[in-house]
Amino acid sequence: MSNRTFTMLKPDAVGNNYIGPILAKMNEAGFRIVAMKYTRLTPERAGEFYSVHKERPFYKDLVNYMSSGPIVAAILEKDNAVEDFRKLIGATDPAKAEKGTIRNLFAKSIEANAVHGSDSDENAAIEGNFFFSAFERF
Ligand code: IDP
Ligand code: MG
Repeated sequence: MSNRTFTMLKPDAVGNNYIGPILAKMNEAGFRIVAMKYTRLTPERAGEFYSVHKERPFYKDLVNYMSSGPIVAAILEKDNAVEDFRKLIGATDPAKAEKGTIRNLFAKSIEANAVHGSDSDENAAIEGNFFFSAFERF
């Protein structure tokens, strides 16, 4: 069990001015920010980030969407971070996300679903390294 996970606030969340409310939910749930940046993915970088999904029918749209505007990338710390954070964000499809979860509160659609959360300790490390150098985490 690792104590870190990786998240992105996706272009819909940033575009709707939900950065503050979403970060507040994360902090209230006990997650501490150890790295953060406001940035934008090129289509190439978005494609690389989601390369595990490249055979899926939604991949091309997802890459276009994730490079359509700015995002906030962050590494978060808490005991049992990966599992607890997936519970906090809720199901991929906001229509199926439990009440009070971040996707239930802030997401628009299964694609524009407000936030990313790593699905394993291994991927949390890979994804954190995709955005941050050792100097940028605390
Ligand atoms: P997750 O973000 O809950 O882990 P994944 O299955 O890993 O969900 O999918 C990655 C992202 O791809 C989702 O967060 C969502 O933005 C998008 N996505 C997943 N399934 C669909 C779909 O059926 N249609 C459109 N976009 C999807
Ligand atoms: Mg996933």
